[in-house]
Amino acid sequence: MNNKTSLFGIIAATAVFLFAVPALAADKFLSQGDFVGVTFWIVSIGMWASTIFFFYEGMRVSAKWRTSMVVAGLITFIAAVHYMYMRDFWVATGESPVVYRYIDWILTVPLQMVEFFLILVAAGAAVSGGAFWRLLVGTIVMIVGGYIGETNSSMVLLGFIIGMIGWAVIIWEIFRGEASQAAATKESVASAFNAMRLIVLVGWAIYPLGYVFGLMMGSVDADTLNWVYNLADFVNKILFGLIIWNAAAKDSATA
Ligand SMILES: *C/C=C(C)/C=C/C=C(C)/C=C/C1=C(C)CCCC1(C)C
Repeated sequence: MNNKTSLFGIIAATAVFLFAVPALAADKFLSQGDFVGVTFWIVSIGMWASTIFFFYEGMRVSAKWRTSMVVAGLITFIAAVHYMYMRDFWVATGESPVVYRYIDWILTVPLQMVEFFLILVAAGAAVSGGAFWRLLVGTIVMIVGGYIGETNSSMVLLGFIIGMIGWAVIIWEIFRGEASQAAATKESVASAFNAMRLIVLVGWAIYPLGYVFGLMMGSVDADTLNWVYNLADFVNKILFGLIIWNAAAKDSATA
């Protein structure tokens, strides 16, 4: 067995183990009528499958793209673990798994920002550490703001404002700032960069909308909020990784 096959085996076995153990230990099982629970389940298995795919494909692309692929796999891996807990929490309580979601976000969303930086580096674009820090700090401010509002009923508006400022910093950086200018100079990443920043603008808008309608206006129930968030995560994490994979695979084939 060579290194690649054994690594692949380890990843697959870990995934199966992590997936099976909580399910076997569960004292409440998914019921047929639980539509939201089914979406939790589908997204959790989707995250596992994409993790294996990204890690495996990461071994095939050229060396400079490997870090981007590994990070794409780590994002879906972290989400996969959280989704299993969120799924069980939902099945057992029928309530929003807020803490798990935010822990997932505080880990995965900064990693997604790192991806913007990594693909620019892989493409050989000139981009400074400043862009990296602006993206990273923007995401942390965004998620921490949201968590403060989500967990303190007197700070719902304040948390929203802080969160929106963080998101605005990210959007500025990838549409107008240094990162966007660097991307424009490299043909091999320009289209991936473009698609990824559309995800950040459009796909991500679902979360603040959920916050406004669910938390501030109370016009969306936990059911709707959770299946919409689940769908959003599916697109924003898996599609996001697939865009990176597509750029990496294309560039590796022509290199
Ligand atoms: C994989 C998970 C992702 C991409 C999560 C993204 C989350 C956001 C873009 C959250 C944004 C928020 C605001 C812009 C303001 C209010 C609070 C948040 C945290 C819901």
